[in-house]
Amino acid sequence: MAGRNEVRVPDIGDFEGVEIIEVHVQQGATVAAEDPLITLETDKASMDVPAPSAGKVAEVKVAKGDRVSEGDVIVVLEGADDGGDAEDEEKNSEELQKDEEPRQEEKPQKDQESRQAEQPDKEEKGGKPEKQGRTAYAPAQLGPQAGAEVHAGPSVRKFAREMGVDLARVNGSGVKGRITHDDVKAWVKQALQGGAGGGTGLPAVPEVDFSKFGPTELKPLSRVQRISGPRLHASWVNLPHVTQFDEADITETERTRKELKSDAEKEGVKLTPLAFILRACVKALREFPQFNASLHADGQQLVMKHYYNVGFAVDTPGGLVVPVIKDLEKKSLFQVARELGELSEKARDGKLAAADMQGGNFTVSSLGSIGGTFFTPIINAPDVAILGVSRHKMQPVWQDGEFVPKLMLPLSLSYDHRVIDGAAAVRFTRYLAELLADTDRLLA
Ligand code: CAO
Repeated sequence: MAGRNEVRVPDIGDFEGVEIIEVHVQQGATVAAEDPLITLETDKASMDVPAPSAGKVAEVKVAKGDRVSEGDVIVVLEGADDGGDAEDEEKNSEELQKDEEPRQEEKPQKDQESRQAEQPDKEEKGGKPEKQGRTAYAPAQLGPQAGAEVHAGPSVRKFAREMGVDLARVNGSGVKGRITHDDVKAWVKQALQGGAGGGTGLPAVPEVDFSKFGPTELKPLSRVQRISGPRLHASWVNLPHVTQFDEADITETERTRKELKSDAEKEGVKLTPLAFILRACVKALREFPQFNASLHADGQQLVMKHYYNVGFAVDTPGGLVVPVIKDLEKKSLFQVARELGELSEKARDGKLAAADMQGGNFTVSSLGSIGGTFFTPIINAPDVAILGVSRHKMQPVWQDGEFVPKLMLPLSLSYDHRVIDGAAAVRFTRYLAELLADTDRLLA
């Protein structure tokens, strides 16, 4: 539909007065849907604001260096349509090249607020992320080097990705330490001189030409995988993980859940075991505050958090995302179950906002609805622990001289051994298991 369309700053989380570090379009330029119009930079992330549709730029309302907030008009597009005819139109600069790179650029966080995952794009049949009119901007979390600051524009990031360069390891020579193409090239040169492993100190995995052995094809990773992969890797290599396994007798709690299910349904709520587990986690976090903490960047102190926000992993077509239920201790069981359902649905529909994924202290990854016994989840750094939950199973348990059938829930708690020692971890999982076995205490 042709017309004049004011393009505004979308939801950028809790940020106000964010600096525009690049304006990619001029008056009179033609843009295709999803072409970047401006790049914003907060202290946590840089992000492109894309054109919602194809059209001609009638007016540019902002300039480099301006500060903007959600809702401010950026440009006016004329002849805006659904973008279908504009795919082949000329781009405005090298920065406008459309590929599957995320619109948000990751920067390691300086504080402890941001979470792991970013909103997934829906997948097209060919494995390419579907273009959406609006992108969710989740400030990114830990980069490969905790505490390191990365300032780089989209094209430099793309170049770095193509070269396999981890930007957290590159020194920026630009303004405010911004990393340039030349910095990336210099780093590559240095790494080549330094030998295999790309300067990471880790031995390189051998590259294999699989086509020698049979037919192959290349399928791009999803956007979420490309963002969460380095963060999972960063957590894996930076945090000394240990996983404690335990089992909870949830016979009584499951019975209660089934009794409450129809009441919940009347209120439009699906009551799954996860709501009970989240409730147990909050009680355990209050009892063991070091599990609700993060290691300070100086490595010498703990940041103790006096709020109880818990994330839960959601499996979506685009990959793993972690929405967060806030102030869980203040919510009833049904409220928690309702939020769980709503956030899971938003996650699967690709509609989570940045704020939905921020501010968590602890994560639960439940694979119970799928199966499995135990697993070793990776901590969602800078959290210090994550609880993995697997499928419950009826088992014979020796009790008072006889075997009694009990519904047992497998728990797998991974923890950062720099902060939590083994004894504390067992006390935590035991406490969780005892709570889950005692429905009155759990729901009190
Ligand atoms: N044991 C047995 N059954 C379980 C269970 C468990 N531990 N947990 C859930 N179930 C059952 C539920 O009771 C429900 O059955 P009913 O409809 O008969 O009650 C069914 O499984 C489906 O539950 P659900 O998936 O709708 O809801 P949930 O609250 O259990 O889980 C969510 C929600 C979002 C956590 C889940 O759908 C999901 O995405 N899990 C995957 C998380 C993941 O990928 N983690 C890995 C991260 S590391 O790569």
